Amino acid sequence: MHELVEQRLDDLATHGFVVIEGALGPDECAALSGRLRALHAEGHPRGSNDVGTVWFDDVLDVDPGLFGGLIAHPSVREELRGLCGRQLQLRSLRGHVYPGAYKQHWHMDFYGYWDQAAEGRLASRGTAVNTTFYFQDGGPATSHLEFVTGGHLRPPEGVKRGEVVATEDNAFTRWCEEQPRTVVYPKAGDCVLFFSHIPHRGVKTDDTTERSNVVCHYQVNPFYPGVWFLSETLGDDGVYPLAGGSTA
Ligand SMILES: O=C(O)CCC(=O)C(=O)O
Repeated sequence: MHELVEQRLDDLATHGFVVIEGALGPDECAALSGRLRALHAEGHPRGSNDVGTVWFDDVLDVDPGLFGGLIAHPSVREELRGLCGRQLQLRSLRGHVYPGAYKQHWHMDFYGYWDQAAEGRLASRGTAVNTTFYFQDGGPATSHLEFVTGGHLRPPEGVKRGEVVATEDNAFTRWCEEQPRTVVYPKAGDCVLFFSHIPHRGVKTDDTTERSNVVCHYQVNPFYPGVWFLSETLGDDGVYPLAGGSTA
């Protein structure tokens, strides 16, 4: 494996995230952010919450050529291969826009990660990673992404199914507030590769700044259908980007 890829995977293991700078070029950023801007402007069906996130779960159906290009994107493909090999499965692909004020609640994408310990002698622990591609420059005066420092290595408090719902104040988010945090400022074109179970949140410090991104969630099988994850799975068809047609 290439030394840089090894280094990134070591950083991911240590910190729970790694920033891959310049993963996308300016043209790719413009095309992706422009398409998300247009979907938002034309009232395309979306999800939204009370902390300022708007999301589109169907962008892969809307424009498979454009958004599908982010699946195992060449900028992060070797890292994904080094983590998961051919078992890499795209779980979901979601476009986000943050049109106004935005202070995301602390959350995990894979809440169920720590529940798996007692699943059985032969049950392998499901693990998931996000690759989130950013299209505008973050910075202290615009926006950032923050992680609970080392939050991928220890179970957080208060994560009980049914007790962490939506964006309300709860024991888990209060626990996150008390932990040390690490702030990163992804720039346009950067990809942040991180464990889906690390507590994190995005924040805009300038409500007027444009901000959007696309997240690809990948899981390493097996994940049972009812697993506690932020998004629904796309299913089993054609979502193993590193498997090719090989049966070997
Ligand atoms: O940068 C952000 O706003 C947070 C993105 C996020 O929560 C994610 O990619 O899972």
